[in-house]
Amino acid sequence: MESIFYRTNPDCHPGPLDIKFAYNMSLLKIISQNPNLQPGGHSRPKYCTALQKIAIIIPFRNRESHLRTWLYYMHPFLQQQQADYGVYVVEQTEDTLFNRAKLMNVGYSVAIKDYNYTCFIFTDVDIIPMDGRNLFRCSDNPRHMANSVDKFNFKLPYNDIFGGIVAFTKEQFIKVNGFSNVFWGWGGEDDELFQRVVAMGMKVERPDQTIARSKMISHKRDPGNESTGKSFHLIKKAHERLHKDGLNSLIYTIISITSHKLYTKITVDIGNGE
Ligand code: UDH
Repeated sequence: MESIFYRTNPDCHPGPLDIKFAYNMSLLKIISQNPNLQPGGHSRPKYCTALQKIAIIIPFRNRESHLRTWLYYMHPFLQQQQADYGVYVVEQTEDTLFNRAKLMNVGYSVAIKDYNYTCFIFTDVDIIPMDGRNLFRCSDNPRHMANSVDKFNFKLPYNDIFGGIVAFTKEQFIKVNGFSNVFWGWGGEDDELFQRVVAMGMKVERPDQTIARSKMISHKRDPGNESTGKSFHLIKKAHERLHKDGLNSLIYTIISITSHKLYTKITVDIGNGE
């Protein structure tokens, strides 16, 4: 079976991976390359019991080719890491401003009812790790795993950055009351999440920057994800909203939950912020 690991390392040891984006791969090809997946994009190691049960949550709208790329690289990546995991693609329906953070909260709320997950990894659809040693796992503190991205020259653009890929245990995510629901359009929700982590007495852990090297698919700002310019003011009041805006105030309507071979698709109406 061809996989990113066989292609780059015949002994299948984890290490640097050869990530080359190609947007024309078919879902059928990806399915045929992952014969051990269970419906809904679930997998668990065959010969051992994983210590963590991991839900991967992806916010989504109109990024089909990016999703195919993510699935192509990430299923082999996660299986090679012996992960017990399921993939949840949370699609915002309506033609209103995108709300990445609220979709993450919905993904958590649906996944937690699906399986006894202990770890939640919230990832953008367009970031692919470049090293098999970058373990997709939770830790004693929330983790920021996109701390070495090619777009930012493999450096942190600023210290409090907490976007791209983050990992929380169930307890950690409940402790911060999830993401804020009030960030419509681009930006700010990840910075506010950082504030929540610190306010609740935790710190952000990051993997070694060499191992965490990741590639981001370059793209233009999506229509419907414009910046409203309100983020800065919202973040200034992050502490005031922490306990009343988040998982405990989440309102949404599920349109459908569909079990695909490579992922579970949650289509949701999250309103329009009014
Ligand atoms: N997304 C969609 N459809 C959209 C908009 C966003 O699926 O129309 C999802 C997708 O998973 C994407 C994620 O939301 O990867 C984030 O949106 P983005 O790709 O526009 O964000 P951006 O590339 O993020 O700008 C770069 C890192 C931000 C640095 C931290 C700033 N605080």
